[in-house]
Amino acid sequence: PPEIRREDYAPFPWLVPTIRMEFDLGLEKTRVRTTMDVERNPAADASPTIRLNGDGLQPVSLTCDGGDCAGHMMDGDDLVITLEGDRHTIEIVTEIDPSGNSQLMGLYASGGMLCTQCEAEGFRRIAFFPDRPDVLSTYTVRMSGPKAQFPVLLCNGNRTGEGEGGDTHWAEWHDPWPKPSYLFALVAGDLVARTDSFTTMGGREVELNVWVREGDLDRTEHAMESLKRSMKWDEEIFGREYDLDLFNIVAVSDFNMGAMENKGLNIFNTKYVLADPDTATDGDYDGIEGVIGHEYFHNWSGNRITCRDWFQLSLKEGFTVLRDQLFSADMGSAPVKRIEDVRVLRGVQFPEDSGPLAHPIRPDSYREISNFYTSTVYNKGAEVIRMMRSMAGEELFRKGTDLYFDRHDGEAATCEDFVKAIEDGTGLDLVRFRRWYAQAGTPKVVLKLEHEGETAKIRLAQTVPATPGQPVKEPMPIPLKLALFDRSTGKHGGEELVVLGEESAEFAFDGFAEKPVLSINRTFSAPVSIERAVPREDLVFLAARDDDPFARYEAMQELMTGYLVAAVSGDLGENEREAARADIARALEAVIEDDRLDDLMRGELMMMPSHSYIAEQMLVAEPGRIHAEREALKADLGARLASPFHALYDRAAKIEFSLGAEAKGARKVKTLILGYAAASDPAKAVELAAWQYDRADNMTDRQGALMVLAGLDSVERTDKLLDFYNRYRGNALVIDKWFALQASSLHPQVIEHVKALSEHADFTLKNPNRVRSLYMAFAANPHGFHAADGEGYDLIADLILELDPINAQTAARSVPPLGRWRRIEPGRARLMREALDRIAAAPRLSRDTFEQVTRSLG
Ligand code: HT7
Ligand code: ZN
Repeated sequence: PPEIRREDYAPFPWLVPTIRMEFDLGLEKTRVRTTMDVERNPAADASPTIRLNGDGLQPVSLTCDGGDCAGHMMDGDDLVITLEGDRHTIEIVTEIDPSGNSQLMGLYASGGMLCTQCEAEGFRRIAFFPDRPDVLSTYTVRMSGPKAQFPVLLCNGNRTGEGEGGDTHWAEWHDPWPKPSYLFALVAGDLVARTDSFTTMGGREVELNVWVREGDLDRTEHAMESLKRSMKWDEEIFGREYDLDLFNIVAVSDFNMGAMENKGLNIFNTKYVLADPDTATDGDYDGIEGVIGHEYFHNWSGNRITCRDWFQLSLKEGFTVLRDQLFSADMGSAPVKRIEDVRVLRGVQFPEDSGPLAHPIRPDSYREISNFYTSTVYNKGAEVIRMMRSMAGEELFRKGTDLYFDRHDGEAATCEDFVKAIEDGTGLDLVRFRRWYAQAGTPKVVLKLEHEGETAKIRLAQTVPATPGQPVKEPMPIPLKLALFDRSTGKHGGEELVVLGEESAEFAFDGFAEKPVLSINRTFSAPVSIERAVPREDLVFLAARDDDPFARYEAMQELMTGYLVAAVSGDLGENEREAARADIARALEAVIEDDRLDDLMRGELMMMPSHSYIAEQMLVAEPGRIHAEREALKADLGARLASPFHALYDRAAKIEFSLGAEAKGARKVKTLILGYAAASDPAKAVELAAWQYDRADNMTDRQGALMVLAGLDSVERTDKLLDFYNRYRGNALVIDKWFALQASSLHPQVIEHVKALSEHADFTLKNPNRVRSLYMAFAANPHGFHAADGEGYDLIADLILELDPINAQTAARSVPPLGRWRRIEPGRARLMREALDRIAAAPRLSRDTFEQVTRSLG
């Protein structure tokens, strides 16, 4: 497949101001009549032809201005038509089979209903069209189909007509806002809605619907409340008002991603809509609020202002992730949200940035755009904009975003347009900052703290590592929030923001009779890794006293990570091990006993660094040793702190269920304590987990207990897994959890369990949620995935090969774990490569998987 390059962008030679589509809907056969008015684009080079993208389509009929076209031909999947004049009307009929569409792109059938997914290039599987984000059209859509099968007919915009005749009925929809084809959507099915309304700040009354299958209606309240909160928040914080009279959300169970922001008709994975306390965890509730917010916020950052081309994806995704992060922070605990976001960044994006798939947030080339819906584009993209916000301050940043929305409303814009608007609106000089868009790799900042007389000096030096295709990098402005603590008073004289704008710099601070304790990169103000030799006692100090909750968390993480990296590398003697473990235990005990902390935050401070984060600190990782040392530390802490853990568990267990922060925090610490107990005293852990499971009145407690049990051989394990399955049989989202918790377990036979589960009657490769719950959970489980004999790698390679023809996007998303081979010890690295080679050698690989595998092999 050809490589598409950012620098080759050229505007499309034709405009398509209006399009009319008529759908004659059927599960096996849907007929689509597309009528488009096209006119020459004065801003583009003239062309004698118009290229209409298609994917697996054949024109059933084709007319130009009501008659024969001057000429037309198929070029691969595309239809190329010769056009002589400046304006024409083209009408094309296509036929598709939604029930045969297992890729879940374009128009497909899911559980008897029809729905669409057009981003990024799915529209071309429905109709011939210039399927690129810079061609904006006003859509009118008529849908007709059997009334009994599809009682509900939905599309973008507002419904302008409906009618019926015999067994069929029809609806006509009009979307007044010009949009690119990737935002087109329709849904037809037997659905019911939770209906509500929202009055916008301008007084517009908007009808809100959350559409689901009949039995799911009572699990939609949280989604609806999240939507209303999102609408209000976007008005208050970004000044953005909704612009249609109707906002529909539809939940579907077969979906490649989380959700999709189609104009006025968001389509969601059921996972991000359905919740009640019996079936959804606290994490699920938070996820729903975040994703509902994310898709809603796209109405401005993505829909009103869209992307000029797919290289600009971070323009909408990075910005919208930042907006959803700020929203969730405002709705709950801001520090905990920040910590969670950083954990995702470090656990997923940092490894991506240091591996073969590293790319800038604005990539330079791709073969398959679906492969670039990455943590880099989304999460690092959000961090880059967050840095601008930190440097400008909230008020000026708002001026910048207001200017962006005003200046580019109705356009297909670029990342450069965004940065320029922020620059003009805030007065910041972002000339060098633009490098964050162009350069991949996580910058490393080496820090030295010196003290002389009354002055503390901080020396900073940055390097941006080489990444594929980018051997040499230039320094990037790195905004670092810091505070210097007086050791004896435990106070600091105010937080400062320093910007490391060059390769290296020095910052001096006066008034310190004694060497201060440095708290750096507070709130994680820059997405970098900091390398410094910091005394353990300083980390213990910060873990107990830092007034920035993120920095406190960071100190705990650094304490544990520092120890684990040294232990795995064999750098510690027995005495040093003992001293370090004792310090960590002391810091953790202080956390457990600090009554100024709420349990949500306490839980964060109690969490051990993840396997992948520890591995990321090492040039070449030994997964077996990391796992062993991490479990050993967990066991040691569990044993040393058995009594405070016990007291904390007892206190938390007395708090009754509610969705409020206090009860949520209690649930979090309870399950964390079970995890420590599982490592230090498995028999006790089984007993306690079984008790928690039995008395649970909510999914968070029940799933937490079962997760711990799933890793420990016992009768209770078998009993409770069976009980869980029987209790929730038929509830797909909960059965996904049942698969996932077994695939992520620390059980010695996890590979056998995964193999057996892949044969389970409830397992199917056709449903991406199910695939993710078994295989992606397994690939993220280092204990199973990195089995020394390579069986885990083979399992994932086999999955990719079997899944690729069914759902290429989901198959391709399973490749990155195998691509980490360069950073793994040689024995396993060879086995990982062999697994990749085996996939690469397969005939007829999809473009998606081919690109990921060849890049991973490097
Ligand atoms: N903008 C949406 C992206 C998306 C997607 C991309 C490729 C294949 C399937 C997809 N479903 C949704 C989701 C979002 O970021 O809001
Ligand atoms: Zn998005």
